[in-house]
Amino acid sequence: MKKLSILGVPMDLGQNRRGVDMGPSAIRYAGVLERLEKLELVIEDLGNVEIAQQKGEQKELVDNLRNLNEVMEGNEKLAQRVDDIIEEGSFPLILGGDHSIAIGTLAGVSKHYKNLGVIWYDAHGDLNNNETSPSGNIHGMPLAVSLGIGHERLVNIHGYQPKVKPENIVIIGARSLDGGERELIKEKGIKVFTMHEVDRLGMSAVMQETIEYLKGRTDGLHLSLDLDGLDPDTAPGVGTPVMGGLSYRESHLAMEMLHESGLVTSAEFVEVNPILDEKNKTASVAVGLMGSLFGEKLL
Ligand code: Z70
Ligand code: MN
Ligand code: MN
Ligand code: MN
Repeated sequence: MKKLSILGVPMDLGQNRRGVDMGPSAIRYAGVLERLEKLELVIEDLGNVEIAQQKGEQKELVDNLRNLNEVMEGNEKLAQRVDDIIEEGSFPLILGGDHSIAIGTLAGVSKHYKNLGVIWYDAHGDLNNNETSPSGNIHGMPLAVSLGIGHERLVNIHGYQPKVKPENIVIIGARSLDGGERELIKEKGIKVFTMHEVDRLGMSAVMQETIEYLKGRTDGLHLSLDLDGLDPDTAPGVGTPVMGGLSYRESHLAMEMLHESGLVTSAEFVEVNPILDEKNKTASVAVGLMGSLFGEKLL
């Protein structure tokens, strides 16, 4: 039976809204263990990685990076934990926390693969660096960092770089990209299904193409799912809601097709912020999507 290790990362230092550090608690409260225990899995909950607590007012940005030292420290710990989980033959399921934690997750995962594939399910590209970022928020940078682009301390996390090659990435659901991110996508030829393509082709074709594209070229596949990829009506508890997002049904279909593909080897669900949520709706949606990703069937 497949072994699954759940690890929470109460990180809120990669952006400037409080509350997203309670994401792992909200997801556990929404019943992630109970939901996944019904499937054919051996599950362990490893608790949370220890993350520095935000204190008082915001600190000054250094090199246009917010909380660089604390984000680094948390992600170094996370990378080692994820590395160990895979070493033990288990599937890492990481609960965020803001999206800056993808830096640590990918650092721990990618060591184990020659050509790790990444599906970035998100309203945003998260392809900024400290020179292009409009905010200095590291949660807008993790995909670039994983490509080896950005501050040298961030890109060298867990002692190597890059973690991912541009041709092994597929972004799904993008509808809010900054200028520097657009340029990088074009320069590197990164495959992106924006909302335009999702609307034109339908999610079924998007996922079929995504799976077909990644199947041949990758030897492992990480799903990085930012809840703000979904429409704010479905997932209101996120720090940066963007109208016109992926629906509940499209997202379940995407997870079901990923399960069917048998390709996914690690996953993270990030940006759940219970303070901004409506009765833990976003955490519940996240748990439902995990159900579909790990093989829940309608019939
Ligand atoms: C913007 C920035 C972002 C998530 C917002 C926003 C980035 N591109 N990422 N919410 N998850 O500040 O870099
Ligand atoms: Mn905190
Ligand atoms: Mn994101
Ligand atoms: Mn996002």
